[in-house]
Amino acid sequence: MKFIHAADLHIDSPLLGLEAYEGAPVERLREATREAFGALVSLAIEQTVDFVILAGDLFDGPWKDMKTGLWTAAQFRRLATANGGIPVYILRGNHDSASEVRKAVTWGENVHEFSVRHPQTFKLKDMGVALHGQGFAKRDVPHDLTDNYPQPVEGMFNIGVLHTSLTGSSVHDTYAPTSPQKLAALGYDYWALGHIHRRDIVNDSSPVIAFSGNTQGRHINESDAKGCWLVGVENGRIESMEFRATDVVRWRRLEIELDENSGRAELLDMAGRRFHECHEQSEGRLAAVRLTVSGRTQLHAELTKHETREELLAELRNAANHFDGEIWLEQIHLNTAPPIDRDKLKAGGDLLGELLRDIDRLADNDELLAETTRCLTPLMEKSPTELQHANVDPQDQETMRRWLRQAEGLLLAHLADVEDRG
Ligand SMILES: [Mn+2]
Repeated sequence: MKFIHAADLHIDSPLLGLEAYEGAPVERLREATREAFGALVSLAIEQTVDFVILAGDLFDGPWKDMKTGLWTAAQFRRLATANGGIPVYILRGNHDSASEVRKAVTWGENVHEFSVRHPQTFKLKDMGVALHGQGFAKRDVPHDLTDNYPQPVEGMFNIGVLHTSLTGSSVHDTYAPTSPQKLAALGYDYWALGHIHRRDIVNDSSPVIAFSGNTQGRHINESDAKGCWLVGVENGRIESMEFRATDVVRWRRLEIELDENSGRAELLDMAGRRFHECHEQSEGRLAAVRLTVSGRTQLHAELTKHETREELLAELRNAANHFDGEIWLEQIHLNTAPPIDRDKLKAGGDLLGELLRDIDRLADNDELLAETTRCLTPLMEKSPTELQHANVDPQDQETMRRWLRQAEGLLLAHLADVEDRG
């Protein structure tokens, strides 16, 4: 037996502020939550699953018009006509609670919705499966819905379906708070949870407690692959649990760290390579990319000038456009800093200048260095074998000089950052 556990489809979730972006693929992004559900249905049919569970927030909120319902009904119908009919078990979450989504179309007979008034059990007798669940009546459910969930049905594979934040106290948490301990105590075999958009296996056996995450990321904070769990059960035991991607747009954060000598050509070259990698990993999906460029670099001076900055931003966009509209640069963050001018800092009358002068004095004077090495005597006495094994001899002046320079690099990076911000 195989089933799909998905949640948080947020169909027709509005994409706020996208119109403000020049060249944003608004249409593709707007359709993404629907297309991801379409991909989920296709997966269910291809995999000939026995049933599909949608653990809440199928819809993002009140339907703008009836098209949302009609489109969804058509997807349910694809399941109804495939492989002799694939049943779907849906549960209302906070976004599509009974009080939020009031408009309705009649779903087909393969669609079963859990009651929002009390826990309800659906039994699939020929498969030996019992599904227990209760949906959200209102947007806020401050109490633990599982208080009233029934005992497991003996001799059946029991699945609990719940939309929940899982942790939290009822004082602050209005998303049917409960705990993994509480769920485990009910003695079911699998908990199909919804609400948290990041997929997670909270407990990996007896029972498995899992969030599937959402089926489609909607902004940069919902990055990387999104989809559902494909669960295989044999003889009442979970034999496999695979993540399957359903997203059609993939949000990605790409970071480029420039070094002191990197210039414009190096940046564009690195960006091109990162875009290429990202394109390969997206496997035909649109990649919505936030690029962050950082590092202490000579390029920083150019980037502070409006004109050259604008030109470079355009070049980066141009590099992304090489991929036939499959990469869209959502935002570019230029977080570079000027390279450190050591001589200038050393000449300074501040703490940093004093520190650098001290380090140079120490490094240039064998006697002073030997004196400093004596500070390490306790370390040498405590860990002689370890130091020997690591092939480290603090008595060796070259080793000390190397450590001194490393320490300088670390201190300089931190202190110069503080200065830049100040
Ligand atoms: Mn939710």
